[in-house]
Amino acid sequence: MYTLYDYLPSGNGYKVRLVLKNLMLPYVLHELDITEGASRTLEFLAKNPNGRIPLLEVPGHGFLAESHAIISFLASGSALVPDAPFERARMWQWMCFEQYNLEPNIGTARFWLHSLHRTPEALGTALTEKHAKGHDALKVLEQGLAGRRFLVGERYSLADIALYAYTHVAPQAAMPLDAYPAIRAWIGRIEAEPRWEPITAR
Ligand SMILES: N[C@@H](CCC(=O)N[C@@H](CS)C(=O)NCC(=O)O)C(=O)O
Repeated sequence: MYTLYDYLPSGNGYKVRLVLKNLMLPYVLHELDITEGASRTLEFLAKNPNGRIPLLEVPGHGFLAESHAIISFLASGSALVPDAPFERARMWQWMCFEQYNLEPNIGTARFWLHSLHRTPEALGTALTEKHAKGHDALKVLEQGLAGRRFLVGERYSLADIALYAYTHVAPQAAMPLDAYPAIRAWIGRIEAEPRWEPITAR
């Protein structure tokens, strides 16, 4: 049985929980309050020297960090990963984009405002910069979704799960999604998937 070290509001953790649920894989959830430094204790650093969740313990193998490494391990050979090499590479294109352009901006702004309860006034230009870069990422995603049901090959894949995790909670980062109709329709389709569950579901 897998053990997932996680913090429920985390979008990175949510990607892993959505994949575990989609594939009906049983696991033990070990919750850590990262706002209180629970991923920085000596005990946790021995499991993941990078001091971050999500972290998956795989019996017989060890600990696996990084949300996209974890979900690609879990979903290997499943319908969530396209068989065709070009489509699989397209999936990774979106997942790399998420880690470099989307999560560091929307995810961080949301963490400051929603989890740490810091104010826009106190955050000042740091927040303004995250918002500007976050909207740049949302514009790219909006364009990628125009006329499509899902990001790759018209099928629900890891790319959708990875990009959805922080996009659907962008309003919690004070980034409303009103200007992005294709993104909003795509969010609706993902939330209609049979095994979808909300971010804080236990
Ligand atoms: N690239 C990593 C990012 C992991 C990450 O930033 N985790 C955050 C929560 S979303 C964390 O554990 N923060 C606690 C800390 O840095 O102390 C992934 O995709 O899993």
